[in-house]
Amino acid sequence: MVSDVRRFGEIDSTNTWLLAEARRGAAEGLVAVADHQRAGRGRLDRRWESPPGAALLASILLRPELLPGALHLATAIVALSAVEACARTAGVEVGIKWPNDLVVDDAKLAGILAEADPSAPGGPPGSVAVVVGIGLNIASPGPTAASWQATCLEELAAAGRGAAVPSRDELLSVLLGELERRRPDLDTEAGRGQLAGELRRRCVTLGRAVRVELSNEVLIGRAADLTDDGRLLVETDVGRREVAAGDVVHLRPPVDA
Ligand code: BT5
Repeated sequence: MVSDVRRFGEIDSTNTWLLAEARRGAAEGLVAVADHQRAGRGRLDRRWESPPGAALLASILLRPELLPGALHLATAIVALSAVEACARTAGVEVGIKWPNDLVVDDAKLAGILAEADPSAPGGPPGSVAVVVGIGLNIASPGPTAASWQATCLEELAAAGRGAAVPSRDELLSVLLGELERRRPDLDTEAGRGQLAGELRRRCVTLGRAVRVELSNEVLIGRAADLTDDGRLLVETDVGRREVAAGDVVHLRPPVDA
């Protein structure tokens, strides 16, 4: 995957722009980066808010040959690359809160939004266009940060949790390098197994008591494991459930905290 990075001072949403490009047949590796988004999006019509220049705001177009049930691995590959970028540029140890948050302790450092369009033309046969966007806080996202339980690399460095505060470009360049290194893993069963293993090791949700909010029900239980295609297995009072998408609340601190 060779990256082709397009930079914007201001845009509505890097995901929205890149989805439109994907529908025009853009190639895998097209990347949109913005200083500011007027309408940054989270999942389920939620908003992603960042003051100008405060966060790395980037979206990447992938065209993997994945079955619909395994598309979560496209989020995972970007999440793992971002975790590595934070470790290498900021010296910060970051965990992955299933399905799409990067957290330090339980505070949200970054969110990921993956959007697939199976009808977008242009990829190899059997492939699907997936736009994976990440917002990663470098400076504070603003006064509402506390209500979101958000954190940023500046705050972590000030608290002695990081060695440095990288620029957005430094973070992006390491993230894209890591993504390029991992990208072939999406294409083989062995590679996908390796990604799933790495995801399990980094996933701070596992072992926790959780509340999982699905579109039509709420599950309470223990996050037991991830499947090899990245779904969450929750042990509830009435048995094990496999969850493909949902909002997770960690109910209690980890046992070793
Ligand atoms: C996410 O959604 O966390 C996915 C966020 C993806 C943002 C990137 S930025 C580049 C690309 N272009 C886009 O338009 N989007 C992607 P979700 O899990 O639904 O979380 C959204 C919730 O996070 C909001 O409802 C707030 O509670 C909280 N939030 C909003 N801005 C935040 C911030 N800067 N830091 C931490 N939390 C935030």
